[in-house]
Amino acid sequence: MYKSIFVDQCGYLPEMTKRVTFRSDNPVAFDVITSDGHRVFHGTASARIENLCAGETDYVGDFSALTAPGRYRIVSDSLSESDTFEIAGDVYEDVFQKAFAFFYLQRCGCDLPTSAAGIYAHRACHTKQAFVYGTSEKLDVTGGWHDAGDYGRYIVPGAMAVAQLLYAYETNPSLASLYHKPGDSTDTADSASLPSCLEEIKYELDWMLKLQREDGSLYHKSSCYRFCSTIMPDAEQDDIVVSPVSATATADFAAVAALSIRFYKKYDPIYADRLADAARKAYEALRIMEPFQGFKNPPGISTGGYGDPHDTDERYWAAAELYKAFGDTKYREDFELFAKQQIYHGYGWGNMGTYGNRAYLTTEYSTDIDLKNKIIEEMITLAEEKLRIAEQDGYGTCLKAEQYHWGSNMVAANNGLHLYDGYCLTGRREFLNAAADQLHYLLGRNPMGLCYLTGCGTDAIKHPHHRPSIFLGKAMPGMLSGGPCGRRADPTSKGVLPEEFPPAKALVDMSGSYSTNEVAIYWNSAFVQLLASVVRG
Ligand code: G3I
Ligand code: 9MR
Ligand code: ZN
Repeated sequence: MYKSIFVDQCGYLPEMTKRVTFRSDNPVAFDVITSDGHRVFHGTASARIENLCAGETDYVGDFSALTAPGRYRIVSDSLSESDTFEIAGDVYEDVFQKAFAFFYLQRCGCDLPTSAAGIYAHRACHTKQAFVYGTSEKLDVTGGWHDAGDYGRYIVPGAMAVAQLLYAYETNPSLASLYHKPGDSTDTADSASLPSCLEEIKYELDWMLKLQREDGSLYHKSSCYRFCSTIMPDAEQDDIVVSPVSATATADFAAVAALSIRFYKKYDPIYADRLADAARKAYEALRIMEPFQGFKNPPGISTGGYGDPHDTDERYWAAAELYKAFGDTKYREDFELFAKQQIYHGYGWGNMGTYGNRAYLTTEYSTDIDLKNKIIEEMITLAEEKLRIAEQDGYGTCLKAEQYHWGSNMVAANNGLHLYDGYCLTGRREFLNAAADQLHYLLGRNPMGLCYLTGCGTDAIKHPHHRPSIFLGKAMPGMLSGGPCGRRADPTSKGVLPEEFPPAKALVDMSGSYSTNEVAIYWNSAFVQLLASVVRG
């Protein structure tokens, strides 16, 4: 039946603000009932909201006062009932485990045994030496995570994913330490050994290190020349090619290698030193690289481009992160020079400014206090802008109409992170609540009424654009769908949705729809970081 009451299908922590959306033209009174039909809460929804992004009228109810653990549904006279959801202190533990395990399941270059990967098991894939584009040189580039529904491995989105997973770990170590590699028992934790989370992240870092050239710069990516058909990863036997170096890849790598040092130092000082050398070397290479027009696939290669035309925010991040890691004045000078021109913001693969801001704000080395205050002020202003939009949206999301583009769910998660930053900088609860609303949006309180994370909630995405899932006929769990894409960019969604269609509903749960329903490591990482943040409170 057509849904008209929308909640977070994965549930709520008892202390969380809990909001529900009603798609209705008339005012709404509602009840929250237990699984056996007892009414435990009665409420009336707030004022009417004309929701232009979703092309509908909404009312919003608040049942935060209900804190007792249990399983519930929301009902209202003339509307169809909500999905069942739970209130409990541990509702997000399984969600976190699944979303993090996705990275393990995306591993390239090693056997994934059935005992760990279940039906997604496969033999080591993409193990051939790669051609360095345009030369006869060959290179070992095995390892890393497959980027998305395809099997390419790209430095720029990889760096973003690593940064976000590290931040998730740092923000909420107790949640992160519950993560265990699939197939491992949950109680192997021993404080001297590398936590499973960090072990997984290291798998990507190890691969990134292989893409660093002798001169310090980074090849942009390793992939086949073109996307393969719908086959398992170990069946893709085409030649692998390493694309030319880029400033964005070099800067992102320098930054993320520098960021990683402090996480690995305690467990593996030799590895931490290796990261430190690699970061410094990449930075020196970056310094003499010309500003460029963005990476473009060279003739013959047609896999993912990640052709961000602006490399200043990446250089900004690198400078800040190396300053925080090493304290050399040259890094500080570089960062401050950029930041005095413009303060950058963003958690996305094309806009990396916030990572730089976080590094500069938290460095132990000396800083320019005025600049620091200005960064803080701008971060709070950004959170305030997002809060204002969220407060006027029927689903509490701060996605503006034009932000429903390819990967809008990443934008939703990153918006939540900007709100969470506002909370950390001011202590204002409304920022935390709005950050949590971005999570709830992704997990079911959205105009599609779908849980956008596969294998979670009561009614999740079932047909993501993800080669192993399509090949095996079952969606791998724990993957965040790209989300509604107003300007559809794949034949499947173009064939299904009319030209004029509300952007917030432009998602097609069909495996062909890569512009609305693909998955990607850096969409999952945004989700993981948001989850770790709001659960910490
Ligand atoms: O940022 C602009 C915005 O200013 C503008 O208003 C809006 C209007 O449509 O577009 C925004 O740009 C979009 C951009 O993503 C934002 O990140 C582009 O339209 C959109 O085409 C672009 O899509 C990217 C897509 O590749 C196509 O290049 C996605 O971000 C990116 O996540 C996706 O990445 C692919 C890899 O290439 C290959 N592997 C799978 C992966 C996920 O689908
Ligand atoms: O599977 C590919 C996906 O990862 C990319 O995001 C998308 C856009 O670049 O392309 C997909 O591959 C399609 C290709 O572009 C055209 N032929 C069909 C491929 C699978 O649907
Ligand atoms: Zn592979």
